[in-house]
Amino acid sequence: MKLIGSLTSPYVRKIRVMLLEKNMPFEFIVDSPWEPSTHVPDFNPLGKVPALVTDDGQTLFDSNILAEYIELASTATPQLLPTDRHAALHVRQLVALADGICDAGINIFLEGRRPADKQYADWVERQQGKIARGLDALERRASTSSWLGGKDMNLADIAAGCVLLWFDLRAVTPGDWRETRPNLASLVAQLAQRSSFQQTAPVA
Ligand SMILES: N[C@@H](CCC(=O)N[C@@H](CS)C(=O)NCC(=O)O)C(=O)O
Repeated sequence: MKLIGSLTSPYVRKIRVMLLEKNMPFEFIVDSPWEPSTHVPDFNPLGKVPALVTDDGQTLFDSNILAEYIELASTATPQLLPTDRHAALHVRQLVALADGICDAGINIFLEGRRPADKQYADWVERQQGKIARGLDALERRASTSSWLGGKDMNLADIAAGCVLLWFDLRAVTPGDWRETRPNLASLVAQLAQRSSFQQTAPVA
């Protein structure tokens, strides 16, 4: 299978980590959707990464659809999305929270690329509110068990790890997110030791 994505996207990293954790072979095709020469719209009409071309020729996009496909396509362990539908709902809710925090961070990052006189401070502040509340909710969750999604690492932990490490790269939050969130800090420190995270460290 072929994964299309950029070297810095936290959504792409989520899928790369997942495939590495499961030891599933894939070809990584580096393509930044922001480059004029990009081929990403050939794989995803929305022009976003990640996209995946499966061995039987299907083209899929959106990281959570890819995650779903990867779990369906293989029995490889570790299982990162529970088969039990109630447990899966709970994990998906946490993934949605991590992704929402990520969307807000990307909005701030993109706003920062606009000319200074065209940047909208109220919009940035609104995104900061989403990030602060979202991280506080994840911190509360992280204080209850060693992994966000339960006793074993799953997609919720990977999604949260990818966005928090992207914050370290892009510095879109005011101050250090770790200061008031010790449980998330230790979760990320634990994830950063894994080979899957080390192999996918973003290249800016
Ligand atoms: N919900 C999507 C979000 C993907 C996304 O926003 N990817 C960014 C890179 S981090 C992108 O490709 N942006 C290009 C664009 O918005 O045109 C997913 O989970 O895959």
